[in-house]
Amino acid sequence: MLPVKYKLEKKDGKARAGEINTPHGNIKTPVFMPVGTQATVKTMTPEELEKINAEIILGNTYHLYLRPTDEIVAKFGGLHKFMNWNKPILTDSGGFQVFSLGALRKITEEGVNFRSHIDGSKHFISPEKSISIQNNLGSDIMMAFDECPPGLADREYMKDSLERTTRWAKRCIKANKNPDRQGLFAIVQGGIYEDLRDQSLNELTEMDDHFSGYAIGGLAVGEPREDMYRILDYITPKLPEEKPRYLMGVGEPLDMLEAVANGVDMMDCVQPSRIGRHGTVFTKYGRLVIKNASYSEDTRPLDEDCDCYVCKNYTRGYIRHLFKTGEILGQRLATYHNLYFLIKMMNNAREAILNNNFYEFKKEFENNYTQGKK
Ligand code: PRF
Ligand code: ZN
Repeated sequence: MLPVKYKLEKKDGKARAGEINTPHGNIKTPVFMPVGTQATVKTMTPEELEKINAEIILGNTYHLYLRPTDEIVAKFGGLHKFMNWNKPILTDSGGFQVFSLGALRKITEEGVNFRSHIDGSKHFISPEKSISIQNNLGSDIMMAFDECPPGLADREYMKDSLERTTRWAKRCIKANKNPDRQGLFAIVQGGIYEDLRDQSLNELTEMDDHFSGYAIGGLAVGEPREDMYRILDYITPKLPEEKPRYLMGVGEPLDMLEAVANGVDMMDCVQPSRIGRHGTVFTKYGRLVIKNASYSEDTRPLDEDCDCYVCKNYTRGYIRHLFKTGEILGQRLATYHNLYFLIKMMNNAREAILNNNFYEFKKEFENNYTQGKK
């Protein structure tokens, strides 16, 4: 029996509302997953994450392997105990992070040789090593070790790469020491080529018995937005209906709703917390750069429509002041609001699917968001 299960509750067009069951609890979908790269969602305590209704967070194999090391995390009883988060955790396999190192890495059939971004020391991660690290971390959902080529890599490279990703996925299945406690997700690659996406999906679904879910990788990596939307529309409905579907690394509100419209259930992105720490926040009417002088005497909340702790208690003028003076609280408040905004948006999307009016909800959200009224 697979340790992670999915129950489809309702469809509205291609959009899906459902529930994922994991060893650390259930997740209502569609869901946004805050990223906690280094065993912390930057600036947020687990208690605050619960307050904003985060149901699952991400951890990163690459970063935790380097520091504090997965062996040390294992000594604390795994990542949940180490960071005091008792709800579900998904860990990315390290592939994507290692590939982002560019010149610092070399790919072979066996795995990837790379140098640490911290001290330049040499390391090697293979599918077996990635799974061993994720077994030590004890995440509920592990990602297969894949290769994510740049969005505009040529077709020939994409084909070689996705075939390697299939062979690596097979090795990941074999390497999993906790198949009954940690679910494994496959990652569909193939870039912007529809036939290559089909090939990747077909190869991976041959091992379907071993996968708890499927991710769409290799999007939002430099390809034009039309290509990303075309591939989402093309491949998402073909993923197995009875398993969760995860679009990796997409956290722009309009892209997220487009993904949900095509049947995606899970998404993550560092962007909302990253831009928050730099003073950019989401509002109903689009992004707002809080450092702008025009907000110095603005007594309104960040987003007049938001009912989060930050918007109920603080003004734009105050938060702008915190950013201008470099006060840490500014970063905390902006992160809190941005994560709340996306989690709430996904909950609203879910409600709309259950009520059969997702497409009207999406249209209205887009109209407001692109209007730019601040
Ligand atoms: N593979 C993995 N992690 C990822 C991606 C991928 O393709 C992406 C691409 N958007 C983000 N994170 N393993
Ligand atoms: Zn808010």
